[in-house]
Amino acid sequence: MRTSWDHGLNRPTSSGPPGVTSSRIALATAGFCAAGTSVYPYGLLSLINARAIARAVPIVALLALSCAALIAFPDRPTASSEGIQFTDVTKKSGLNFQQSYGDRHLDNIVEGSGTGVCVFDYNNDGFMDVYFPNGKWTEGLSDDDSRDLRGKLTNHLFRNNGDGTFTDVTVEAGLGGSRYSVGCAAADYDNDGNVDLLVLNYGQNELFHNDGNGRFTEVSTKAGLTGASFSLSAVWYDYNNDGYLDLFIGNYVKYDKTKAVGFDPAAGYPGPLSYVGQPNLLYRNNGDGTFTDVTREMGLWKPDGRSMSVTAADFHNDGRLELLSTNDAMANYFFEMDSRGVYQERAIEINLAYGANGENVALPRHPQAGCCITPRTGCGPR
Ligand SMILES: [Ca+2]
Ligand SMILES: [Ca+2]
Ligand SMILES: [Ca+2]
Ligand SMILES: [Ca+2]
Repeated sequence: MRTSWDHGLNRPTSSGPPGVTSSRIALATAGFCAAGTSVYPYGLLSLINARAIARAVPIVALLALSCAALIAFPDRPTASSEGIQFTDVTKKSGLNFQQSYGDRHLDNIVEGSGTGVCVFDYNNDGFMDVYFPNGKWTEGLSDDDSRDLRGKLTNHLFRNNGDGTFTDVTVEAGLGGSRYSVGCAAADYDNDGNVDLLVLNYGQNELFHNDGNGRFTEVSTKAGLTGASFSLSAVWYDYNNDGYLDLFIGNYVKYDKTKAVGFDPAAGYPGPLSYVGQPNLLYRNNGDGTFTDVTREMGLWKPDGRSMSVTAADFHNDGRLELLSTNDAMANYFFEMDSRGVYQERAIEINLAYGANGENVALPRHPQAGCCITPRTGCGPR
């Protein structure tokens, strides 16, 4: 599913089930699979408020289990799609994670961004394990009357026991995370044979190095992956073919809590065009555990982007990977590398910038205020 925004009402629209409105990313690196969901205050709000903490989105676990099942049992005989049925084994599996947005009131775009999931083999036993990022009560983001949730929510790693069940090993692995987490991307960035994990946060992201003994060490500052952002998606790939995976991070918006105060509940909380966008960032892997921001020199600098997902794929079958950034309520970006080794943005030229009907999603007319919505200012003059 893909979420778009009803600009007039400043709220999301989707063809998906009520309350769970988008699947944000399907990211493929070796041994990795991810999916994300977003929740919005329509249909699900009463459920969330009634059940409060962490009882809103069991579908996240189902998504992960589906993904894990596909990878964990590769020898299962294949069959035609006709007649294939799925059985919900979430409860029996022990994957009892329930996603939270860290608050009792879903009332801003950060809380409504949902979370993703990573499926990867962290302990090299041949069975795919499952990692769930999670929201956490956060100063300046979450509501004061939910302050009692502070410190009570973490991300979760589930070890695959190889018999259809999972065990929560978050604490012993050191993967609880310290910030409001919305996504993750797993890859062996230092080529030591152990898959490492990048956790995408509201605030500085966290890079967890897999120490190979069941534990991870957080190394983001040492690695040079610093700076506060709101990253929803990331892809590991080797843009310069030096054998080390580089990192392209999709950043969303710069959240401003003053814009979320006093919004009209009937119209929903302020949407993506109410905030300044954030640029995606490309980091070159230096091969020594550190990374260098090469966004500008590689032609990828787009400060107004509102990326919900980034993907690297060989769209042209020319042996080189192009980059796609799907942006919320504005034109998407498609980057391909030219003969000089620098990316050029070509989304409009190849018809990937806008929706299927060619509609201008970047500058919609606002039917209520009688003005145009602009990417930088929100509701601006005609
Ligand atoms: Ca809230
Ligand atoms: Ca495993
Ligand atoms: Ca590694
Ligand atoms: Ca590289």
